[in-house]
Amino acid sequence: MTMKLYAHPFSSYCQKVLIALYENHTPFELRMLAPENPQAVAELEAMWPLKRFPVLVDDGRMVAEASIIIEHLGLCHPGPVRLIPADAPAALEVRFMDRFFDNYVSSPLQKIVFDSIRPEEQRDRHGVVEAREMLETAYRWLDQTMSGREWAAGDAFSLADCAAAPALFYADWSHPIDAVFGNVLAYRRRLLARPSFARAVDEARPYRSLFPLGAPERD
Ligand SMILES: N[C@@H](CCC(=O)N[C@@H](CS)C(=O)NCC(=O)O)C(=O)O
Repeated sequence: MTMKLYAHPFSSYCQKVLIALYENHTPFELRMLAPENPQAVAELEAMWPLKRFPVLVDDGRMVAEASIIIEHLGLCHPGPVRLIPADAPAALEVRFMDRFFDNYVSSPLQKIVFDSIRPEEQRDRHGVVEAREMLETAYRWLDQTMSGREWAAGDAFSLADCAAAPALFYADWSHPIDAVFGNVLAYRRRLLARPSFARAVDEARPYRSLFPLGAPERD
């Protein structure tokens, strides 16, 4: 039975999983989450009351959370590109970097973006300042960490790069990465050149007008 991915191409966490699927050319059916497709939205809500996406359905089993979906793909649908190394200490570094990108890049990024679509009187100015500070700290730490590394956890493309690609893509749109963080900017360029992420970026292009802060004329 074909796996179903409940997702939207412009969503960063959905792109994280799409990269993993594209890396191994894993077949799946996209259940597009959009107002024009209320049936898919209702199916998602019935399966996962938290309503966060992406969600994968594999042989009737619901798998939520982007990192867990990618772990599931590695276990149940392995391909030539192994996104979590077999070596346990190497896998720990991959999982650590994956947590770094979700917690310290994607989370503050979401704070900034979601705050911008709130009504003016419900905005959280202090929270947004904190989110911007967190991004600056994350960029600084990542710049040192990426010195001499090609991919987030070393020489091999991994789960951590699936997390990093959309996180840094949209983070730079929302809180630009300063030129002093040359290693981060070079890593972001390498991610954009990776065919799996380039495909996800291209498929999301028609939705750029949805970006609440205004998408820049680049990337
Ligand atoms: N921890 C979740 C986060 C997923 C997430 O935040 N997805 C966003 C789309 S990028 C979402 O569901 N937004 C809808 C909402 O916040 O109501 C994961 O790793 O999959």
